[in-house]
Amino acid sequence: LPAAADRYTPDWASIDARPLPAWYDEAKLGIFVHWGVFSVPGFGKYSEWFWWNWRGAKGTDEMKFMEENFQPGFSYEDFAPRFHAEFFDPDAWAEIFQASGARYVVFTTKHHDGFANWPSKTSWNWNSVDTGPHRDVVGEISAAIRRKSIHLGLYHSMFEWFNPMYLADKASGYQTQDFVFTKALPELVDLVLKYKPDLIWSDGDWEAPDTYWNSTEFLAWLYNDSPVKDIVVTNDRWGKGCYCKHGGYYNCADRFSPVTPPDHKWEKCQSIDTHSWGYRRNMKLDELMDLPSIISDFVNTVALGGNYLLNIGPMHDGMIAPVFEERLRGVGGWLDVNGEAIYATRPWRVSYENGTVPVWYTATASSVYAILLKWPQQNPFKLDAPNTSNSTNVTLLGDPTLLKWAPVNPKGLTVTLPEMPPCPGNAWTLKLDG
Ligand code: FUL
Repeated sequence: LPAAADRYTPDWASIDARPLPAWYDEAKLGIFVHWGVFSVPGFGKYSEWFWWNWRGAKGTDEMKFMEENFQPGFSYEDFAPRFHAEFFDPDAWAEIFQASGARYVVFTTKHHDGFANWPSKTSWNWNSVDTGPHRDVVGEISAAIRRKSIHLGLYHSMFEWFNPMYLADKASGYQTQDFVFTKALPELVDLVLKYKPDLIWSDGDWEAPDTYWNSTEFLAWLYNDSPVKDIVVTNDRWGKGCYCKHGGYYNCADRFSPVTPPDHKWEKCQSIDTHSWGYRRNMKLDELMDLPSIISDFVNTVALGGNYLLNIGPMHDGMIAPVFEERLRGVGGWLDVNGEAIYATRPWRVSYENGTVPVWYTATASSVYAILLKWPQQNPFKLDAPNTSNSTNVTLLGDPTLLKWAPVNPKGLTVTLPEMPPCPGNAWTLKLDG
């Protein structure tokens, strides 16, 4: 890693040379939370895009839904007072996040509808203290997850679909920057000073170039002079053309799924509800990822050097649907046994082999981990990739018994597995030492 510079200058060469704070790569799992006024209708393709799909597009299900269920004249703003959050218990959320084994949480402070989940002075009457819950949602979540020693990530959408100031800048071909200087940047600075996040997940940038957003100026301030300069991690959504190119780590497209390890730290964000990031009241069970597919996707991501940001959308009343809770606790249960093969690991020489069952590899300085996505039917079980020596020890995580193994020429080994897996679950880890 390059050494940290004394001062960063507001250009990508300098900003991109900043070493990534180590905690982020070690964390591997984050929970993404999409919550806001859009959780009230809780409907449509991408429920967090409800307002746009209702007003900004034509012939959509969202338009039909409003025509059939609401009085004419009912506006998106009218949903805000119904964002009661009467069951919102940030400590209960934090307990679930902790039980998932996640080391960071990324929360939507403001999505593209512009509704601020904190008392933003630049979002008068369109924030969670003036209306809706009448609570500083970001503040309460921040405090609760910190009490569990989980890192705090704040999602922030730069653009707002229908903000007149943004639309005026857009109409000028982004020659004027009134929205940036009076809204987007002051908001980001306010969030940093108030909540001192460990991570900023920028979004809603793609319509305009980074020079419009003044992204490098903001990042230079963040890294040089803000109260979080040593620890904060940022993603790559800082303007058109930045994806997979600039910023702390790469998200690239949503659900980014490379097939070989990229040479830069990256993150895959993925929603349990494969149809939406925000809560949909009309979601069906078969549209949700089940636990085995979550674990397989997570392991695949980590083996290729990525972090996994697993999304849930809480309901407007503050409840996390039991089905999402069950998935998160399931991931945590798996990590209780297999976390050693995940946290603070790095990609290995070989990422994947598909013999009788699919296997992903990870490694630390002293061990190689082979994560089996199915319990093999054939015993002994063969792995092709590892080099072994006489002193190699092979165990299954969750069971200290040394397993019998034999070398295969020129590489690889066959391992005699126990009759039964060491624990119930969806994937099992062979640990090779020495
Ligand atoms: C996208 C947004 O438009 C989606 O609504 C969602 O927040 C996803 C994670 O990022 O850019």
